[in-house]
Parts: sequence; structure tokens; C-alpha cells
Amino acid sequence: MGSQSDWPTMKHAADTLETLGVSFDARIVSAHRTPGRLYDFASSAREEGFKVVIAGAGGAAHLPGMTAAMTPLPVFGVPIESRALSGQDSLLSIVQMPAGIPVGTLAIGKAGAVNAALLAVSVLALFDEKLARRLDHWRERQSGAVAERPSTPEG
Ligand code: RP5
Repeated sequence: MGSQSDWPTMKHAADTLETLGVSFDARIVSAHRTPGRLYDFASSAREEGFKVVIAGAGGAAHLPGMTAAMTPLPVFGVPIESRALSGQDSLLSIVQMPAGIPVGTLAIGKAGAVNAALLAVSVLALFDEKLARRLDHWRERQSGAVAERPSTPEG
């Protein structure tokens, strides 16, 4: 993620990966404030054994696109809900990649963070049957938790 301030959102991705038993490394890497750290991470991510990158950033959110420019790994971008423009700036910055360097862009905020993790798990599960079963069970539990009829709170 681009900043410590992104962590309350990106922690939802981390929690989802933890629930599904997928190891990860959560790092603060800013395209603007720590460009050297971004270069070092992205240019060696594949060699270091990473399989998928989830990049959360807000405002002028260059992190996912710059990461994708420097690694062939799949990159999923999470637009952080910014204070000034409620994340619309983040979303448009991340989603409008020119042809040739893809970033899979998720929804703004918590839903995007959770879904980025689930999408990463789907990719990893293509080559890991145990993980695929854990993902199936997670989805079954989610379906089972949805009531067929709405309930009215007492009081
Ligand atoms: C972006 O700027 C970060 O991803 C963050 O969403 C935003 C604001 O960062 P802070 O000023 O809170 O550190 O680079």
C-alpha cells in the first residue's frame, strides 16, 4: 500500500488472505515518497517468489500501475477512499491504464480490498487444489450465512 493511512482498508485484504490460509507480505511502498523502494520491490518481486501483487493506493494513485510496469506478475489495484474525492480520484487513476500494462482494478475501499484478496486466491487456486477447496468452502459458508427472508429487529 502507498501509506500507513491505507492500512485500515488494506487490512481487509490481509484478513481475507489469512482466513484462507494464504501467506503474504504487507508493505508500505509509495510511488511518490519512496520510488526507490517501489523499484526495488517491483523489479524483483517475481524472482523473490511472489505470485500476485495487491496494490492499494489513494488520490493520484500511481502505485498499482507503476508496479505493473515493472513486474509481469498479476497486479490487482485497490482504490482507497480518499478524503477529498471519496476515492473517485483513486479509482480513475488506477483503472485507466493504457493498453499493454494491465492492472485489475477493484471497487473503492473495503469491498475492493476483500475482493482483491479473493481474486488473488482464485488465481493461486488454479495451481493449488487444497486452496481451491478452502475457497469453495469459504464461498459455501458465505452463501449459507445469507437468510432467505429479512428479519425485523425487536424493540
Ligand atoms: C497515496 O496518498 C496513499 O496511497 C494514500 O492513500 C494517500 C494519502 O497518503 P497520506 O498522506 O495519508 O500518507 O500515496
